[in-house]
Amino acid sequence: MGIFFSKMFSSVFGNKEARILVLGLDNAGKTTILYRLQMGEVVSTIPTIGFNVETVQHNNIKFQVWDLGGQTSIRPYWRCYFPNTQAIIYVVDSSDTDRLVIAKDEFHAILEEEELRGAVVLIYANKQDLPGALDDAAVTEALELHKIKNRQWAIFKTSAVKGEGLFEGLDWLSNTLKSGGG
Ligand SMILES: Nc1nc2c(ncn2[C@@H]2O[C@H](COP(=O)(O)OP(=O)(O)O)[C@@H](O)[C@H]2O)c(=O)[nH]1
Ligand SMILES: [Mg+2]
Repeated sequence: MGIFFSKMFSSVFGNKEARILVLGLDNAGKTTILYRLQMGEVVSTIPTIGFNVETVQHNNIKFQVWDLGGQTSIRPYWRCYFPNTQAIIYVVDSSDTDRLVIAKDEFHAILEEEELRGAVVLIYANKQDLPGALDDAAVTEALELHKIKNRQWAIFKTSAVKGEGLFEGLDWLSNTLKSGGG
């Protein structure tokens, strides 16, 4: 994947520093995806304020991952990670129907952040291998994706454990960023 990834994204950002945030509720599959993509060494840090951020640096592109939901007191500190964010990859556990409303609320709150206004959004409807997982159309509805305005987005069905759908999503992302989307 390392080489595949380099080819796909090298022409997108040039030498510009870029950030891609991978967000979602805990247990959505974010960390699994990060390792699946094998872009490089995953470095886990806990800033003093107390939320865990996983970082993978691939050339000039920084992928940063943390869990949404929970403690509201730490949220203002998330903003340290917002500047220069070109894309958000939002990961949903499609089988966790009980928490889809929370996933939706967290998602729309993130989209309202001023510094993330220009970011393209890729949604992974993850855990498609599990029985009872909602498909992409049902996740689209549950997340109220039709409410997204002035921003390019796409949803892909994925199974991080099987490695399905991840590259298709990234392919869309790189093409969209290449054509100046956002
Ligand atoms: N069946 C299934 N399990 C998954 C998938 N992706 C992640 N998991 C499992 O879900 C749990 C949480 O995954 P993790 O990557 O730690 O979620 P995170 O909290 O979002 O980082 C782990 O036990 C993973 O093995 C998937 O596509 N299918
Ligand atoms: Mg994790």
